[in-house]
Amino acid sequence: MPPVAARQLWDEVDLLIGIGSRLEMPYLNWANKFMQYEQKPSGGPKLLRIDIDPAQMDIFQPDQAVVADSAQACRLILEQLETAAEPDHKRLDDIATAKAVAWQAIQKVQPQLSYLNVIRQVLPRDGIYVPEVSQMGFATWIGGFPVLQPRSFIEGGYQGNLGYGFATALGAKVANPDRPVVSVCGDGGFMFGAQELITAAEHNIALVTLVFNNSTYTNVRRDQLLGYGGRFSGSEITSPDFVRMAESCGVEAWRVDSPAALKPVLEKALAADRPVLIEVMSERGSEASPWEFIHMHQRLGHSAAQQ
Ligand SMILES: Cc1ncc(C[n+]2csc(CCOP(=O)(O)OP(=O)(O)O)c2C)c(N)n1
Repeated sequence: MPPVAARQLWDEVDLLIGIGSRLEMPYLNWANKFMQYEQKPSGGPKLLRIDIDPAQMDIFQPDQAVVADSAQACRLILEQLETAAEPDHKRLDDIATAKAVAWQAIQKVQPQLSYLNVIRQVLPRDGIYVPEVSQMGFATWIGGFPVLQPRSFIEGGYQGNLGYGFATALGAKVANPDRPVVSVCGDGGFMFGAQELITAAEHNIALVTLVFNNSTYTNVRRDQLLGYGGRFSGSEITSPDFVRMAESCGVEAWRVDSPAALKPVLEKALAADRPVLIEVMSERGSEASPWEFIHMHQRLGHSAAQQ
């Protein structure tokens, strides 16, 4: 379930099962106090963690630790559940409602959600989507990009390291030459590994790369705006002309400046059997902040006073 939808139901959860997860979203971003490592979480539902790494159970202690291959452990749990209980139709309805409410609410994170909606429309179900930490990446975290089948979504996760996305997406395409692969980066992050354009050209790696160019490290600039009175330092960057840069490396490139313009260009890029870069232009500071959907101390529509 996407995290914003899951947050709607969190207060009624009796047992949380964490599968190969550090559970950062519920305990770091939803709880009113920060996650304490090397202890049991205080309050909240009972916690069962499944992880192949025993050290994880000391780092964040569950009520019940299951050190196991997650596929095996999940299969056993499912077998028990199938015989133990009738499906709870009321609960299934609540889940469907929470998903619909969350999906509607996050649409205000624009223009990122409109761009994600275009990518989702154009990329086939088995296409692999590789976002990097950026405004588009954060919009993905909050559930803005429905993942339709296993092994079709790769991202930096907890590490959130800039420079990871483009190189990783190249590897994903080499490993899956028959599946479309789309890499999405901000201009700042893309520049950490931009030289790999030459690798893409040399080996004809038919990856489609979207670079969102707003000449900004946006979340750093936003922090400086909101927390430091707009005293910007190092967050407003000078980016190259990515079309000319890609072309100089032997990679075909196009430029767009709206979600509507992206659609036909992305279709054309995915049909081309060669590396393509699409530069997406946007104004500095024009992206809506996604943070209210990440640090969700309350459900949607609930103020702190109602808690
Ligand atoms: C190696 C590394 N350095 C710094 C950061 C902190 N950081 C996270 S997002 C970000 C800004 C990213 O800017 P850009 O790639 O241009 O994307 P935008 O947010 O503007 O869409 C920074 C500096 C990080 N995650 N990884």
